[in-house]
Amino acid sequence: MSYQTILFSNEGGIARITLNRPERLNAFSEQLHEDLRDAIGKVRADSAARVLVLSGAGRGFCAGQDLSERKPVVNGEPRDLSTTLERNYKPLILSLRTLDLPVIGAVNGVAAGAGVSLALACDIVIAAKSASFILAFAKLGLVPDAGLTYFLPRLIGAARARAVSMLGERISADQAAQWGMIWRCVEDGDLAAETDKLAQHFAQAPTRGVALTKQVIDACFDNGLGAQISLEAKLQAELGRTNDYKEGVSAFLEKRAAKFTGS
Ligand code: T3D
Repeated sequence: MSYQTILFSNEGGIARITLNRPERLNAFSEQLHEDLRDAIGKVRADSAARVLVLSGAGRGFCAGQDLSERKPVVNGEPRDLSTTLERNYKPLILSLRTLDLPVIGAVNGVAAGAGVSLALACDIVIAAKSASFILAFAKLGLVPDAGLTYFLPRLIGAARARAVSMLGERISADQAAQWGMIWRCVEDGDLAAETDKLAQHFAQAPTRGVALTKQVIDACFDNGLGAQISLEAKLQAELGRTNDYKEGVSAFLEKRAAKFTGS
């Protein structure tokens, strides 16, 4: 299946989506949203997929909303910016957070505006040293959106989140890693290999266990301690019935490497 604005492949348990509008630093157009919706839907429906890798073609990761589709006045009326946030961005971000697979964000270049939201909606973010993150909303007189005000204070704390949101200054990949905003920053030349290593790892991991780990960590921000321990117990009950758990225990006792099937 080929798309106008993304590259998509799905083989050997590894699904890959590469935003492919390099001339606009992979900014979000209506078509890009449509293509992403379709491809992520396909990954969700494929029981053989065990990890999703998101990246960008060319020198950018994603420059946020395509501003050439944003004339501020439409038919004499100010544009209602809530429309696309509800119709496009909210389902996109939620589809990544609720996908029962690990999502790796390989940030190859600049991420700006909702491009930062897209990166932070991934489970594990690895960025090239030359990549950067810009909360460009400040320069347009907007609030950070597409989930950024949810992710950012949780990742880097309210003080830093306030400053970077209000100033819109460029955050280097190194700084983002030091702040805990992303998992790792690697040399530019190592990004593809490091991303592949991670993807290969997850393609052979106990996929259900990884999916429920994603769920339980997300839930901790809304739960009290008791509720969180009960949720862990509930999810553990489910995982105790998986083939991968049986295999993990057998492999340990037999002193051999486990062969997980994702079942
Ligand atoms: O509207 C709604 O639905 C609400 C939702 C809003 C969500 C948002 O994301 S709002 C924020 C939108 N994004 C931005 O404001 C970022 C705009 N871009 C930039 O500030 C800069 O391009 C960067 C800092 C990201 C990179 O700068 P630089 O110097 O490396 O590259 P450049 O020369 O500015 O960009 C290269 C080309 O990409 C250029 O086109 P050209 O001149 O070569 O034909 C530039 O216009 C284009 N481009 C970059 N970002 C966008 C874009 N075109 C359209 N929309 C963009 N967002």
